[in-house]
Amino acid sequence: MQPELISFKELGDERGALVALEQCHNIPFEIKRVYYIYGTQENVRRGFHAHKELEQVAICVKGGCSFSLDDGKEQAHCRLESPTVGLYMGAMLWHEMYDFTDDCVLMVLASDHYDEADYIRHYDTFIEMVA
Ligand code: T46
Repeated sequence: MQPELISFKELGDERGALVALEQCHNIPFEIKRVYYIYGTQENVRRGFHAHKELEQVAICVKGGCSFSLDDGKEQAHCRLESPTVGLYMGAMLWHEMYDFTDDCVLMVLASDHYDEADYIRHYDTFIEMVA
């Protein structure tokens, strides 16, 4: 499998850069929630789950971090370190994040409100569900 990366157009001028994110245009779903992760401590890994239905796009708006992805058959890795690149994560994709830079701000756009019932937090359960 290949990570599904989305390139965003940089609308820069002499004052600096600007990126616009629009639901159902360069973000392939209706955005119902935005959250961001920052201040992640050294050597911390986060994630360790898949979502049953949620779709998300993750963007490192500052700094960088790496993703490990697993669809139950294949694994992939990628590093986000540009505010002009997003990682699309559809449903049923096990993901982990690691190697955060000190200054990393990871912004995530999500297709639905927070719902703990949408999380699959045990890898064995995830593998049974995708089999
Ligand atoms: C994901 C990856 C990329 C909320 O109350 N509302 C929210 O919208 C979110 C995202 C989290 N929370 C609470 C739940 C936990 O008590 O915040 C706490 C930390 O969440 P979690 O341990 O799930 O964080 P990560 O970094 O492991 O995962 C997060 C998202 O939860 C998840 O959907 O795909 O980032």
